[in-house]
Amino acid sequence: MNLQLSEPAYQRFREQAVELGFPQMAAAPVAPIVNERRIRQWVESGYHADMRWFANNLEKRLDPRLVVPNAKSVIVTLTPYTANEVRLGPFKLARYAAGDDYHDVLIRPLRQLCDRLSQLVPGSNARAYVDTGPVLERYWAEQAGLGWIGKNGNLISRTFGSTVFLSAIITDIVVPYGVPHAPFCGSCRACLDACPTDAFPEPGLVDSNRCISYWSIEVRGPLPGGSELHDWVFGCDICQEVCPWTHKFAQPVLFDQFLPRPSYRELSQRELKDLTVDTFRNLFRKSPIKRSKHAGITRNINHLLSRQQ
Ligand code: B12
Repeated sequence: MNLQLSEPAYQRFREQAVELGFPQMAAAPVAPIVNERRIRQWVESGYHADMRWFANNLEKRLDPRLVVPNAKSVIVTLTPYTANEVRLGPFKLARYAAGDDYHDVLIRPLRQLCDRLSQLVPGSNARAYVDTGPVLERYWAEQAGLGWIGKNGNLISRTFGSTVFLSAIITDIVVPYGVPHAPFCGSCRACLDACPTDAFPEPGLVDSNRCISYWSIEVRGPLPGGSELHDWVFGCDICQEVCPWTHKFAQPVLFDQFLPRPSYRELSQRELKDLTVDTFRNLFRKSPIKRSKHAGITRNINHLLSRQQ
């Protein structure tokens, strides 16, 4: 059965996406991954560090048909978040973690979009992911023409810069497709030069073993020997901060839930040093920071405080 969505129906679907908080949406046809060899090499080189879940799910990541049988399209959406500096007391905080957790905020409207697809094409199948499954979100966004994977490894949109959340719908419906475009980094290498931990072995290629974001968010237990968080208490945005596209094209935040929480900026060094489990729970309710648990954030705070002495 060939399931298809006509151009006018897709246009209306797109308008609904905008209403639900996804100002840009585009689709790519399911086809063999152009960079498959490079992605396998990324894992073989150990650039995923201790994120074993990445290696375990690799085959599914490389073939959406292993996720949705007979998958024909990957529809990707962009939702901007703040491009301004965000602080947790005296320390720097990744912009994506300024407010509520994007996984939780975006999955509901994305599922609504999925439901809409099933109504438009009865008998079709679709699955929604906000970084919640084995989908190469940036790759498909690039293939759909929503932007290009920059030298900093992020998807950079000509409209929003790179401070955008990606979400994806894998479906067995054929829809009108976007057209990929060339990268616009040009000869700029601001991100590569600014990374204080040399996390880019090559332009566009991130070695998680050297990435502040990885150390501060993903590592459980003590920080690896030689790691330096450089003032970042959770995540890191250095390679986005220095990118000319971040500031030139960044847009207002559409979901109030992603606005920076005023309580964060006001925290004192003392309050962070004495952070109890209860205060951690209250401060970071619904925040992506809860991922690092009390142990992770206090480890990072103690690391940063030790550098100030
Ligand atoms: C694993 C992961 C991480 C890891 C690894 C980072 C990485 N670059 O892969 C860590 C924990 C370090 C991380 C950090 C961050 N992440 Co992250 N992360 C992911 C996740 C779950 C998978 C990404 C992935 O597939 N990586 C594997 C590699 C192989 O994929 P890739 O880099 O896309 O591969 C391309 C290039 O590397 C290139 N390539 C590969 N090998 C080679 C070799 C050569 C020689 C060359 C030239 C190129 C090349 O080709 C590949 C295909 O196009 C995605 C969500 C998802 N499901 O996609 C979010 C995601 C990528 N992360 C996101 C964010 C916001 C971040 C941070 C900004 C958070 C922060 N502020 O701290 C940082 C940015 C760090 C950075 N510069 O990449 C967003 C990015 C949005 C955007 N605009 O792109 C995503 C999409 C989550 C989301 N749903 O919004 N992340």
